Amino acid sequence: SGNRSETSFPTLAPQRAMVTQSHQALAEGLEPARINLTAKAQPPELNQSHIKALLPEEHGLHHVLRIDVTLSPRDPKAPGQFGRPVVVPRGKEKEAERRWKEGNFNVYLSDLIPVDRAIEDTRPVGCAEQLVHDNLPTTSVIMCFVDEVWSTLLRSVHSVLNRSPPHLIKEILLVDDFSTKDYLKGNLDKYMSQFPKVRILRLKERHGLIRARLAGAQNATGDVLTFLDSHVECNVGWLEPLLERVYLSRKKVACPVIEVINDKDMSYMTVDNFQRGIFVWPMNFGWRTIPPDIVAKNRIKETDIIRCPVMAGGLFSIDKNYFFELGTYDPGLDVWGGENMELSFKVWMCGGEIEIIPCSRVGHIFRNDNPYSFPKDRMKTVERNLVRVAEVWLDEYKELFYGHGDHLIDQGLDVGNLTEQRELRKKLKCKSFKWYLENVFPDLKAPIVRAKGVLINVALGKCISIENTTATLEDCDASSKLQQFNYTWLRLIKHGEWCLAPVPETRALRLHPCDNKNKGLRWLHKSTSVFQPELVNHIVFGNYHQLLCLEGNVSQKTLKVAACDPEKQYQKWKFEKYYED
Ligand code: LR7
Ligand code: MN
Repeated sequence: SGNRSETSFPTLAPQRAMVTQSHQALAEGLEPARINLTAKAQPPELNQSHIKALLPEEHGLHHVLRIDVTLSPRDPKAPGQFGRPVVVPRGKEKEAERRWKEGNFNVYLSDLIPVDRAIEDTRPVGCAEQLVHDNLPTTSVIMCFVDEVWSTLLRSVHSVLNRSPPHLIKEILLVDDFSTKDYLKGNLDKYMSQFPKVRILRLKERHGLIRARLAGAQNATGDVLTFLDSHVECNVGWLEPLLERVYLSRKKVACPVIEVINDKDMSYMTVDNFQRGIFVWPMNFGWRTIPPDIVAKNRIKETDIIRCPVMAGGLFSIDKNYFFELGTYDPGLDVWGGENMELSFKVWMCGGEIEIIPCSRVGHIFRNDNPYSFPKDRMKTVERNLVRVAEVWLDEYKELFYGHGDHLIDQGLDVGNLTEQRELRKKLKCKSFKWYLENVFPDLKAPIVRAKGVLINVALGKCISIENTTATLEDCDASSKLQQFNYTWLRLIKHGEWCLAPVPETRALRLHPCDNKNKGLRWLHKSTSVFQPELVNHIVFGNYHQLLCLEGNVSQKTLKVAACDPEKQYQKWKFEKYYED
């Protein structure tokens, strides 16, 4: 079985575009810079008290009708049949290699495989026997694409047509996001004209996938919207359990288990069970397996529905009216990325639920890079989208997003107007992000500051204390209010509402009014570091050209900033408590 762990999952932002700039780290760290896409998901940490966040409340199912459409292939001997791996024929290796970039997967093999191939029924035992209502709502399947590979697009459409009960499919809406390829014009129209349920919507300019989906939603006539990527294969019985959930509660957003269509050999691979969609700071999507002991203790079955803090983004069913009640996606999001976070937070915080339905399975080609162009820089685009999400939904926790990587994300970034989004949140009376953390994602580490308590000089054993607005060194007293500091994700050293910073002329330390955007108040401090071990426990102030470190002077009980020196013990400091790993 394919192991879809957090590290082996290629299509996601966190697993690629590795910008390991960390070597130049310390100094540059004080400047705004790109989002760090290298952050690894934290190890699973889910205890018994968190279980409420995992499993939905039982709904009495009034089983009525079992629907199941299986497919026996026209040509059982064709390549890739039953989802088996395919090998590039001898002599064709060069051609296959050349065509890879058309889709960033093995396009040559995709073209060899029948557009309506059979795949193995990978559903857990028990799914085939499950019953669903006989009056499920209809759905519009919306597939947006830009320059999608011909055979993959066709296979996606055929898999929906062949493996869905016809009466549940109101239409398949193909939204062409201003593709440049000729075959996606006349040829596609002609091919799809044999299927009355397939409609093609052509956008007059590049919308990006988020606004393309909105165009699809506005044109949809079904009760439920089912979004899919344009390089998928829906498995047997994929649709009914999704619609069943939406039918049971219109505020449920139902996602299939996303399986893997191998980009190299086009085989259809199943994935590990019991995975949730999660994110790690700074808002990188990932998967996290429910630990086996939790599964065992709670007798969680393979067919049990799993609640997810966030969805992967591409594949889900949502009640159409509910989607519009929620204000759809933020239409200010550009091209690609972040919309899965936005919709997930919005759904949970505004009264809905996001679930993975193990009996619904859809394969997806995971690619190492987008095969289409971005109108603007890819990383900048994603970063801008995430800033919009953070500013609208994260409340005081947005500092964790801005400050989590090696570099601070630029808070001054022009992300456009957010008034409407904030108004919407108010209008819908959505809950706080704190509520979301406590009730939906209790295993996310989200300490509001990086470190706190007294600030001890390692060599002198003395602590910083505030007298009027001046900082001095005194005997440590953890109970003294004068000695309490917070080190924030935005790299401020806060004493109450005030911030510690050097006076430019004297280089002595004083309290200043805090300002999250003022770079002149930021300090870099690490209790551990792979990259700058020599400056661990130093408190660094300054820019690339001039690094200054906080230094204590015992005889005079004073503090100042001075040129950093890894050897100087008087420059080493420790907070009473650290929340970072
Ligand atoms: O400008 C664009 N216009 C488009 O119409 C860019 C893309 N698209 C289409 C594209 O052709 C494709 O069909 O939008 C769809 C998604 O784009 P992909 O396949 O390049 O995205 P992805 O699979 O790499 O990324 C995942 O995250 C995205 C974040 O914005 C979207 O939510 C994708 O739908 C999502 N894919 C999945 O959730 C599938 C499983 C991946 C995982 C985990
Ligand atoms: Mn995709």
